Amino acid sequence: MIEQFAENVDLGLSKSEKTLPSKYFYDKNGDELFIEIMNMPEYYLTRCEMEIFTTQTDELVDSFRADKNEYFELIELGAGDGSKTRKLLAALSDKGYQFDYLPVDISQNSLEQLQLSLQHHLPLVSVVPKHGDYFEMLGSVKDSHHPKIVLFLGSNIGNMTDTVASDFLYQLGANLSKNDKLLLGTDLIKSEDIVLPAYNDESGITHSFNINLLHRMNTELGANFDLDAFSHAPEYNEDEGIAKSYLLSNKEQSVKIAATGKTYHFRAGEKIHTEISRKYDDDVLAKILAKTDFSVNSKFTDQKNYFANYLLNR
Ligand code: AVI
Repeated sequence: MIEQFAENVDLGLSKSEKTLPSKYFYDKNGDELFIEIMNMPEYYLTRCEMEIFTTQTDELVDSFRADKNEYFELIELGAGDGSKTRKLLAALSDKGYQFDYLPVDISQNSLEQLQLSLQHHLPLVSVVPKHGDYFEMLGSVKDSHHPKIVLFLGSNIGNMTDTVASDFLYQLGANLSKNDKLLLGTDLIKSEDIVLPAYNDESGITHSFNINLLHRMNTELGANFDLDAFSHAPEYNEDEGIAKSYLLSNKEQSVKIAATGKTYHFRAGEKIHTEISRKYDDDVLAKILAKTDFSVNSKFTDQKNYFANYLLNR
């Protein structure tokens, strides 16, 4: 694990345009900061998706299955605390649908919390947590031959490049059967004055989230990053529809990383690219889906048209 972290870091920091993989944001501290991000006034994404789930619950759950009496599996990739999904679970359960809920997450701790909270709030819903990597888990449920609805929410797909997203959806489709469905949460392309503050909040939580990556490298890889010598510098280009996060070196400096055995040099103003947050529209999605087995069935948006949950048919 540490070896792979060190290898990825070395690869990214050795490039002429330095990068660090965003998956390393999410240690315990990063998970907590991300929960804070979701509650920030500037971070509209979570509220908008919640609005869709709250105001269009019936339409959403009824679009999942034609036959109420046919058992299905509801699989959520990256379930986290499951707070939004709880709305859907409650509606499915109230309407008498026959299903098991299979939350998949890399964090055992999140899964345990989620299971406890669902036992308390929705004791009638059968929860079968799956700990591990998305595809490993999908592989393990593939053999069940029951119809499946997969949830991939929160614009998590936005942290992938279009090529990676297309590949990911292709692989996901390969693990599903015809007539299975995918509910995909996407943040929609909109103007800079709305998107950029979501990644550059006044209270500095996103700054801490980005800098936490350097902190992790200090504690886990024996690096000596001076955390005050880097700034959080997000950008958004509306034409492209992509928000990008960078860590900017405030001065010329060198950093040693024990785990890679190397020293890395940073020019004053040099940027490390840490994350992309892709925003979607129907055309972007169509291009991404072109080489996959999915097609759009329906689209649910919030009132402001900031966020969309696309229901896709396999
Ligand atoms: C998890 N993901 C969808 C978030 C996003 O909006 O790209 C991660 C995030 N990064 C900074 N703020 C939130």
